[in-house]
Amino acid sequence: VKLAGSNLERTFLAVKPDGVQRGLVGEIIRRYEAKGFTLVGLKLMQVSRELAEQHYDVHKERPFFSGLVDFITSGAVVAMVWEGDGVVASARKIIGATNPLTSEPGTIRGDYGVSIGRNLIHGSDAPETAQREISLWFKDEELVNWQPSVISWLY
Ligand code: FUP
Repeated sequence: VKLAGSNLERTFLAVKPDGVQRGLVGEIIRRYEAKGFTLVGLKLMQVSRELAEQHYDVHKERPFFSGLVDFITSGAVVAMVWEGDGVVASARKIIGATNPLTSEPGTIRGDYGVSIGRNLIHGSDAPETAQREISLWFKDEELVNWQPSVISWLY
């Protein structure tokens, strides 16, 4: 039996400006809460160009880079850190594939999106990326260390 806490990870998720504008913040948070992950960081932000460029640094040579930076800085973003067993990969599964047209129904992008450039939410793609993104977007004191008191036996 694999007990809760045996592969405790944190991941960075961000509801992009299209998700905020469409009123999907609550729905997105609901999915991760209902799944059983723990919210340990949350803030509504106007993203600076500098932060956007650092966040998407791996894509800086790609043709869509400047459009991506324009978009992520165009409106309010909800930045979050979620904690839980295997949360990095699981959160990506809940998000769905990059292109919402091919994301499976039941995923966030599959249920609510149609455009790759307006795909509602970002999620870290690996534990190392998650660590980099969490420290880029959050100060240590903005993260809250807490656990549901029943975590050792509630599934
Ligand atoms: P994902 O990890 O699923 O968010 O996707 P990527 O890291 O590959 O891409 C980051 C963002 O770049 C996507 F959310 C949308 C944007 N993008 C495009 O606009 N066009 C592309 O062809 C690929 C990505």
